[in-house]
Amino acid sequence: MGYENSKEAFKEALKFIPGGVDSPVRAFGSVGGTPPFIDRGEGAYIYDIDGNCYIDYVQSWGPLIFGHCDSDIEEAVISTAKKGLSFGAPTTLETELAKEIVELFDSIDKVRFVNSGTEAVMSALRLARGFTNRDDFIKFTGCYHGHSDSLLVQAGSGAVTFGSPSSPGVPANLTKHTLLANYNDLKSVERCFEQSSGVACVIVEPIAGNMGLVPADDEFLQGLRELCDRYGALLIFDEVMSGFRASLKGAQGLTNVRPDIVTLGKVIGGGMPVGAFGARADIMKELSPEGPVYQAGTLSGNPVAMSAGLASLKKLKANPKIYEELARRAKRLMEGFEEGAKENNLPLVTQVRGSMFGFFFTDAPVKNFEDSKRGDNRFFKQFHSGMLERGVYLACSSYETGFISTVISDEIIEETIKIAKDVMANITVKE
Ligand code: KE4
Repeated sequence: MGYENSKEAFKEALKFIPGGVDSPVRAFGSVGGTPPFIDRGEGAYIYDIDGNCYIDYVQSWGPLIFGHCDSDIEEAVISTAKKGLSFGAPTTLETELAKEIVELFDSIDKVRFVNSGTEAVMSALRLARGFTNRDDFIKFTGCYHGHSDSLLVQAGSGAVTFGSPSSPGVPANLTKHTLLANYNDLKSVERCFEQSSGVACVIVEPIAGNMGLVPADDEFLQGLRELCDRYGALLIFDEVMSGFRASLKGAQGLTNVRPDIVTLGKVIGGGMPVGAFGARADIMKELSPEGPVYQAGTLSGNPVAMSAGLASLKKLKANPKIYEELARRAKRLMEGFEEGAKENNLPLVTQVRGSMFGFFFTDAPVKNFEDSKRGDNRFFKQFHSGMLERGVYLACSSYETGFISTVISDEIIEETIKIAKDVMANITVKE
């Protein structure tokens, strides 16, 4: 594959944009090389500005469950845009999308739309602090909840990829309220509760996707629920990634544990910038303009974005069996990767939840961030580059998750497995 145009474009971008990208993980920092600049997408594929074609397993980090240029979503966006892009006034589209979410998530009575997952989590944390009148909260090392100040402590995803899981520029006076526990380790959570003068909430990715794919044990989620009830704290499920990706009801569709607040994003925007947070009515009534907890946004509930999200959710609701199909394909892909690793004596552990998949070049189970960090990045780097060279676009960090979209067919999966086996055969330990 030639990347001349992307190399030029990257050079030019570096003159005007820090790292040449608008989100750090896109810079290919942990895998090296030039990030392909994308010209267009079509179904299961994306095409870069050198004309190279890739099977897309990133799908804009999760939103595009129907692949690129889905005709229903495209039609909804175009027809809505023709009526105006934004009004800063209520539209019925917001109510319609809110109703879809409330109907699917039994822990949500009301929902507020924002423009990103970061904004959803930042607002949910403020709401939890306002509702409980407490400042401390508990998060888990390796979980990523967007880049708002309080959450940038031992964060996963791009934060850890670029070696700044706890970012400069965030006052210690603020992060002293961010208590850290270990994922899938209830004892570490109990210690945080015992040490704190008052915990507002526990925020968790019920299926962690930002330290690689690491599902929470159900006993762990049950234990979080019990501890929150015992100490009067709220439980926040950050389902920005897992929402509508793990199942039609997100991770909550796979566990009986119910959170107090849910954050959503990605799929609910259908590829447009949308985040959301929702909770029981008694919690949401604390939110301005009904209550004192302030939160706002110029483009929140933007009609064009709402129409994309609505089209996505309607398609998903109309065909809930989609998730069994997506999970089957994800499982087949990971089985193929495992076959390839075995044939080439490479250590590999894989995970699947719904349409989400992850793999770690390690031979020990991955239950938390420490385990995830044991994955051999020398192998990951060679694997990622080899797959890219052969037209397979995987997440460019081992601290991310891969996704299956409805347009990634069995044939495409088998083609990917064949390529993966060839690439694995050329992975050498020496690098
Ligand atoms: P955004 O602000 O990027 O829309 O959402 C933040 C966020 C919150 N919560 C969870 C569980 C998330 O996974 C995310 C964002 N996910 C990353 C991918 N791991 C976004 C990709 C990026 O940072 O460019």
